[in-house]
Amino acid sequence: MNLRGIAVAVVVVVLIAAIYSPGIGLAQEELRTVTLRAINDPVGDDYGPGTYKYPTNEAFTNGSLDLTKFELLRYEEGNVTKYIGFRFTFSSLGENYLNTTYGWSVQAIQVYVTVVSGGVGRMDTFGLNAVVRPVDAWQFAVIVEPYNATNTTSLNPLRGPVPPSLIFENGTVVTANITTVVNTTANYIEVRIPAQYLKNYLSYLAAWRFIVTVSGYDPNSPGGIMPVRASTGETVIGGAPADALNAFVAPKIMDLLNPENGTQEQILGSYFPSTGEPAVLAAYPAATGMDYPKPPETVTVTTTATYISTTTKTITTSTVQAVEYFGPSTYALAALLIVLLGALAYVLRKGR
Ligand SMILES: [Ca+2]
Repeated sequence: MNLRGIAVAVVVVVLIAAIYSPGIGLAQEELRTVTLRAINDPVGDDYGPGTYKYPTNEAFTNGSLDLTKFELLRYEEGNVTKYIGFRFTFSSLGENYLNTTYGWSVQAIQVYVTVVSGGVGRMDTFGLNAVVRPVDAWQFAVIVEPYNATNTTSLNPLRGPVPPSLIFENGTVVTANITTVVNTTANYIEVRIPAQYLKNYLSYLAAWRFIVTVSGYDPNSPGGIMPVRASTGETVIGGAPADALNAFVAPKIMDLLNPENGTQEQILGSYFPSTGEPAVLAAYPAATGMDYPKPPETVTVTTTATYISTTTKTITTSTVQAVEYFGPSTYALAALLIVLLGALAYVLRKGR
């Protein structure tokens, strides 16, 4: 090979290396962020069904359990979706008093995603003391807790805290390559999930519906979810109604995603102490044609109205039936009377 040939060969090799080497930058693009959904939540509704109070631990600063916005993000490289992001913005982030490597300590966030409305899915939650209604049965859940797990082979989100996880309806728990980001200026926590895990669901992205819950994080409680009682404590949320506590149905949720004022209170108060049925959570956006679950008082009024209406119908029907039933008997009675009168007249005439 002459010098010219060597020069051409070197140029070709350098070009190929440039194209395929991410370090040189010809092939790799920056990840592009697309906001697929942004849902605001009311400010100042960090009180569960309406009465809950913050724990006395000062790391739980005012508004640190107050979700103000939820965003669904897509990270793209070229035309390829690399990650799906779930971003949670709060009024404040609180203090990282446990010094977790994640950068936060006070929030335990759960997301239940309905990909197929009314389809096959799960209606349980991970330690929230609440259930999900059938039309919102979930296909996968995302748990966002700042737990520094060393053993991730036997994770059980119902027993102890878990690191940021993706949980499928069949119970499979995935933690590998799921990352979190904390932004202390914009007050958000974000979890990024490799899109390959969700590849079966990505074509339905526009139809996904969400239950997003915010609870206090407590590494020593089942599921990492802070308990809820009548009085506050260092790591205890207070202010739960006595009837709910006595029936073990007080939901362990401080804030629930729903942009409509008053709906969170309605949904989180939809438990029945008399029967021990827990609150029924509903996804947002709402399922078409469905009202949100309501507390028992409203249901009682509806039941009474139905009862009166049914009674009125019964009376009307009975009256009609009575006329029809006794009609022939009236004629029979009249005929019997005529026969008796005839017989009496015959006896009287004969006796004369
Ligand atoms: Ca809120």
